[in-house]
Amino acid sequence: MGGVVGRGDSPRHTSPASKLERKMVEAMQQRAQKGTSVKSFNSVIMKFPKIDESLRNCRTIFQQFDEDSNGEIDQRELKHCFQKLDISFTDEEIKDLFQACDIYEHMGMKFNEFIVFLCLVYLLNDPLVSEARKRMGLGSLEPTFETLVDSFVFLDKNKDGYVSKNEMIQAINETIGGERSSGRIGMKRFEEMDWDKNGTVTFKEFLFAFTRWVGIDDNEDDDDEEAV
Ligand SMILES: [Ca+2]
Ligand SMILES: [Ca+2]
Ligand SMILES: [Ca+2]
Repeated sequence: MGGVVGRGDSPRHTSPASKLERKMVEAMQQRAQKGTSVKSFNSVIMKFPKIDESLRNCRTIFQQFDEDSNGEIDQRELKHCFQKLDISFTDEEIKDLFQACDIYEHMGMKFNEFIVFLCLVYLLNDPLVSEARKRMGLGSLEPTFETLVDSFVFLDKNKDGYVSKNEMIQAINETIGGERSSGRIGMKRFEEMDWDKNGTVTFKEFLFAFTRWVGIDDNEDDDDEEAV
């Protein structure tokens, strides 16, 4: 990581990146090597309804895991679910899985974190998680994760695993030749995505943004109540 500084595009690492973030950044850098099938920002927008539908299906999976319907999946519930699916994870392995997703601190994952969790499970090439992936019935979600990863890689022009504001503007200008209203929309989208307002968007922030855009985010962070 690091070393490639392009026109002030690089993220500021003021705090050490979380384990999840590092994994995501690495995964995105690896994917960037393979290239992307996405040709324009518009084509990403065209896929929104499909992504929407598929993330709604995630909601169903989430509800199955969330046995006490408190809006969070804790380690115990995850373990039950794996048992039902006949996946024999040890407590230790489940704890690792939670930690890999940075979820252990507050002991429960909300729906948007669950999306990140599923996507991470999808991206990680670990035999343990790839087994879980199959059993969890994620097959139908894979095209959606592919689309999301491809879209992110398309936006990340310098392939450093982050999307900067400049990269976002560049992507939008390429598509619509700098039409002003669309540019503004792009900037607004960027600001919505940049959850921690540090000027760069990680894949995790990108995923969180999608859960909000499709209107299925129910977590109570409520600084983004404005209509989309
Ligand atoms: Ca629960
Ligand atoms: Ca970048
Ligand atoms: Ca950010």
